Amino acid sequence: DIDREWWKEAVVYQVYPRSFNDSDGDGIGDIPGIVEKVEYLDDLGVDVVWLNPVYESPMADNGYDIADYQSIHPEFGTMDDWERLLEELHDRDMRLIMDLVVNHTSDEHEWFRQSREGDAEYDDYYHWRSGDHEDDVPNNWDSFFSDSAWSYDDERGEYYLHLFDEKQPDLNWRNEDVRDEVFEMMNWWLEKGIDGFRMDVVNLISKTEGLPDGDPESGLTGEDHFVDGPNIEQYFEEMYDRTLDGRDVMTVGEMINVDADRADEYVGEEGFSMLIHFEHMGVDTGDGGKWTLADLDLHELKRIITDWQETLDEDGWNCLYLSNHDQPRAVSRFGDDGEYRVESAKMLGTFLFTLQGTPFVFQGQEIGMTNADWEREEIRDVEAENHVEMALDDWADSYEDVRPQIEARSRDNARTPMQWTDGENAGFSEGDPWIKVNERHDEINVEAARADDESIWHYYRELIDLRDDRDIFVYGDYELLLPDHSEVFAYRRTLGDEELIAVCNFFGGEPEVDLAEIVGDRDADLLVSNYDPEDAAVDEPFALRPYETRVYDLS
Ligand code: TEU
Repeated sequence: DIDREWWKEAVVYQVYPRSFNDSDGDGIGDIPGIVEKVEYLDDLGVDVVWLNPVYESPMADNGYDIADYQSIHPEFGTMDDWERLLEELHDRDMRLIMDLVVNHTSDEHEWFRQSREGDAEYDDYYHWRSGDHEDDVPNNWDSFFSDSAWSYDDERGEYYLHLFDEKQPDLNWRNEDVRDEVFEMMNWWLEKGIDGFRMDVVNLISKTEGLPDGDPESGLTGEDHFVDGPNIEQYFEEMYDRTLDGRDVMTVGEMINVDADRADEYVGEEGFSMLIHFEHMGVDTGDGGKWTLADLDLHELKRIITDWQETLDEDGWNCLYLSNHDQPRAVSRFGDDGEYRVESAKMLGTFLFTLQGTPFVFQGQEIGMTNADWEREEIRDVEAENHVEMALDDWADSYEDVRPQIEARSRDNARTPMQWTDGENAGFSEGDPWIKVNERHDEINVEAARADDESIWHYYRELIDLRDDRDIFVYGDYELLLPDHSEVFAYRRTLGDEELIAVCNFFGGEPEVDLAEIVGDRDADLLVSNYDPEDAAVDEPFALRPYETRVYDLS
């Protein structure tokens, strides 16, 4: 009685096109460059490609500021190139999901241009409010990327709302015409044959009527009025009825501040396939959010993962990720990118692939790419740049005070070019890359990884194969084991008579683990490990090596 879906069994690979492969030497990755690497993706064994935005855009936020939803930005190629990509993927039984960014557009979108001019038809497409002068903002809402969520537009003589950068004005979803336009555009893409959408910050689209002040004590002021806003369910239902109903597609909602209980309402039949949430991205931050650095709290990670695994077990489904284009590199953040880079990257991979849900691999994760060093002038990301500017205004004497935050947390860490070879520009481009190449490409690159049987790359391949072969990896129930262990994350998966036990040492010590009672007198075969199994017996307590992981098969 397994409730099968292709997107539950799939492994998703996220391509950040700007940094993946540059075919024409302009220093910017492009769609023909992705086409050249489709074979590579097939070799790795992934099933779905999630493509970050490739639409016409002034690139204030690398394409999350869309100027035309039904076009391809010339830097990335043409619509013909895009169609070729879809065809090449489909020919190999891979699928393609596109990024849908409909909380906001670019301020260079035709709708905003018309709206700013006060054109009657577009007057109400965005959130405009009057105000006399620059300091008199309409309410106290914060932006994710800057101070106030309001900017003054000289042309219209009014303020407009932007929850992200000032070049990303928020669409007014109360306006039915806006919804019509969005649904029409979605259908246009679906009819081209795509296999689904990843929906950017989709639980922000509904705002409280009248846009009242938010609670100044909350994490981001105003969130009580724009996260899961009053009409959100209605909008999602409409979206489903008018675009997704009857189509066999995968929908991944990226949602801010969503917890597992809330997610359970959004996911399932007539809902989203799964959600990208942020709870586990907070296990190494302090109260001040992403820029406050703290050690990994393993108990908190266990609590969050277990909550999501258990809550979505029946009717829901989990999206599993440890990195993406908005997060620093997982191995630098949750593992050890020095001495134990290979071991810890494999441990994190094992963790990702042995939970219940659909694993998402971000480009470069399969070779253990790491964070980089950042001089101020090397920063490319608007979020990081705004953070540095605000820090210099507020509390920092110089960039050196902010540097540790940028190096640990900047999104640019994820956006350095994919490392294909140890050659010039890591084989990414024959021109000058738009963002610096990580110095470590001489050691960390695809060519070297594929030539080494013991590499992270080959280990990922094996994990993908195992998951393809055995339902238990995909559908098995999850149960937390050794809940109080402070260094080891252990759990059990069960499906019918089959049982797996996974142990993951999240740190560089040699903690003792005792599975004797859990295993009893059953046979425990070591199925996966990132170390040579000197002695895999579990009848006695044993010590794990740094970042060691083991998956036992008790079936
Ligand atoms: O991200 C949403 C989001 O909340 C992030 O901005 C997050 O707060 C931040 O990246 C953490 O560092 C989505 C996209 O994934 C992101 O790339 C866009 O910048 C953002 O929406 C706006 O469209």
